[in-house]
Amino acid sequence: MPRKKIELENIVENISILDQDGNVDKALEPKISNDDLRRLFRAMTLARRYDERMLKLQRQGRIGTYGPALGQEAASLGPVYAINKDDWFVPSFREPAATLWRGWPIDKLILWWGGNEFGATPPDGAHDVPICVPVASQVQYAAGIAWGCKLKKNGGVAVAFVGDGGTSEGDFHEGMNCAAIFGAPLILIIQNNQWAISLPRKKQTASQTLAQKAISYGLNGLQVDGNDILAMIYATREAVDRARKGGGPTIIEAVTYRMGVHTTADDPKKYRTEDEVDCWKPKCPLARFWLYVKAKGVVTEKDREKMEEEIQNDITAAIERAEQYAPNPLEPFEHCFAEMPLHLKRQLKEFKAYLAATNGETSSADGNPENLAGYSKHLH
Ligand SMILES: Cc1ncc(C[n+]2csc(CCOP(=O)(O)OP(=O)(O)O)c2C)c(N)n1
Ligand SMILES: [Mg+2]
Repeated sequence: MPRKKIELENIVENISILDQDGNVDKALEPKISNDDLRRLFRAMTLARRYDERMLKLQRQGRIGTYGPALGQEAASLGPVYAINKDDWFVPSFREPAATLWRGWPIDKLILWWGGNEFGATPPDGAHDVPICVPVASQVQYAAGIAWGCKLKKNGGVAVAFVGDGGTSEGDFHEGMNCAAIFGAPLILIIQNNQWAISLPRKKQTASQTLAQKAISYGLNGLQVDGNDILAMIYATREAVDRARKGGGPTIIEAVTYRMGVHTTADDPKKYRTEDEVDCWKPKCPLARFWLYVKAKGVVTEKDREKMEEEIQNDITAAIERAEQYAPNPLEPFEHCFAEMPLHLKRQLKEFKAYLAATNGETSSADGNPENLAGYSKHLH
């Protein structure tokens, strides 16, 4: 028998629409109203300024640690712009731009990075999942959520995020394999920021692209300029349309770069060169989007100045609110079991007695664990 080439149904394309000099591929330019362009530009600016302020807060010892998303704002914001509020958003840990767009108050994100459990609770009614740190574990429940949308026939989709490093995890494989088999309406954004802490992309996988992993699962894969918000919106819209029509999941590899540290506990100078970082500076997603909105006349220099001022004020107010939040040291007891087991009840009693003896802060506690929820002070 002769050797034959197997024709694969799926191929991997690469999309870029807005380049770093502001040139636009008119054939692919997505339709976005002027109002939305303004909102998107504001949201990207907010994400950038939030990031800068969080780094400062961490350096001042006012939050525990921080993992900046500098340079990845377009890859994170574009996909969530392309879904509806009722669709599902499943983040990893480097998506503040998307999370803020979905309506999470800035205070909550500050609390999360300050180690406060309340920062992990999505706003009421949100179809969002909390920040996920165990790398790629979110791919599994994103697949489940998307499958649930299909079973419920509610037309919903899920957009989930994972890093380039996450693609080497078993959870990534299991999640995408299941999503493909069940035809789940899942759009998985791989934020390929070229590094998984100190491990470079080329040591992560021998594959030429991360998008091509889609082929092995029998689903659609696309590589996109992740620093180009127009391309991210275009690609996600296409994938969302297909998913809603029963066309199954898509993997979108957003090619981007982690401009900053992995987290504040990391020093990238130990494993990558300044030259490499410098190469990515002209590709900045915010600078590029600014060229676009300015050329269109939807945001003027003056608008931008005003926006910047409002954003800084909003962040300052959020920091103040977050710092006024009085954490309830008894809260962890609430979250472990639906019904508190005896040994925890005993520990709780002991802990309350200890707190009362040391600073008297729990003098109002009545010792009844059922009443605990009553004294959680929640920010809204
Ligand atoms: C299961 C698991 N293993 C290890 C870690 C420690 N860790 C946190 S982030 C990270 C690297 C992730 O790289 P990537 O997926 O590329 O995401 P990025 O940090 O670049 O956004 C590792 C190994 C973890 N959080 N979870
Ligand atoms: Mg990475």
